[in-house]
Amino acid sequence: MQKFKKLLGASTIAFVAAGAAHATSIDITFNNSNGFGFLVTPVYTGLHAGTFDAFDEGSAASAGVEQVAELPVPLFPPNLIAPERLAVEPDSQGGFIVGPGGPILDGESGTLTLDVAQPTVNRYATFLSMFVPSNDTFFGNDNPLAYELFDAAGNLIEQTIEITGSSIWDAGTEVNQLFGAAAPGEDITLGDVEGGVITSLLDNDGFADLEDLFGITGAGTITADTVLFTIDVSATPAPVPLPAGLPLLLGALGAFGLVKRRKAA
Ligand SMILES: [Ca+2]
Ligand SMILES: [Ca+2]
Ligand SMILES: [Ca+2]
Repeated sequence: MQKFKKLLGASTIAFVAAGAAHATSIDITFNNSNGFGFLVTPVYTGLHAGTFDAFDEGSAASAGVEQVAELPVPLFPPNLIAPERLAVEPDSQGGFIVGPGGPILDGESGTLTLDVAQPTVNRYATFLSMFVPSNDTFFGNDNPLAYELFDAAGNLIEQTIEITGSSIWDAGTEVNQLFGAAAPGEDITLGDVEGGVITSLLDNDGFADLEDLFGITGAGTITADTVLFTIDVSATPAPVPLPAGLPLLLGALGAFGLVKRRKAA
């Protein structure tokens, strides 16, 4: 029994220490569960102080947002969106949530682990990714304050974010058609310039158009409330092996105690 007590004490201390050391390491997990067959390119994720506003409905897309909306964006520069973020907020952070094979297919998930250097400053998240198949459809948050991941004291706000039909946009940069679309048999790098502004895909039956153009059955039924994706924000789990072994050890001790009590009864 003495041996068990020693083990338990050591594990508990290690668990507490590991928890403190990982206070600002967070896991951002994107779950593609739309059920229609839409996939997304690796999800650009910016953590910022709230002044990096990636886009505005009714305005022309920036070069960075156009790139996100039309192409699988390079994970590292020369992608255009990261420099746009850094130009506004030099101390902000970013990364990409990548699926098992790069893009995140319907039914797949991907996780980005970020060590957040300044959680009292970079409290908000912006997500951007191409919505496929399409020419220039993307999902993202127009409001830079939409997703608060840390409170003012820098405490992580663990949460599950729901991405609905109201977060899907037409970038207004490429004409919606088969030619040049991100679709089987088409060259994604081609396309015709649209020269428009960013509009909600809920306007002008945009989802129904995707259904017609690309044969995405049922897409026309998507509304502002239809949940297409979820994003889980949580503290990065403490490393194996000690914390993972702790529940097993506690379970073993509990079983041991149970046996003992039965003997005494
Ligand atoms: Ca905006
Ligand atoms: Ca378009
Ligand atoms: Ca194209």
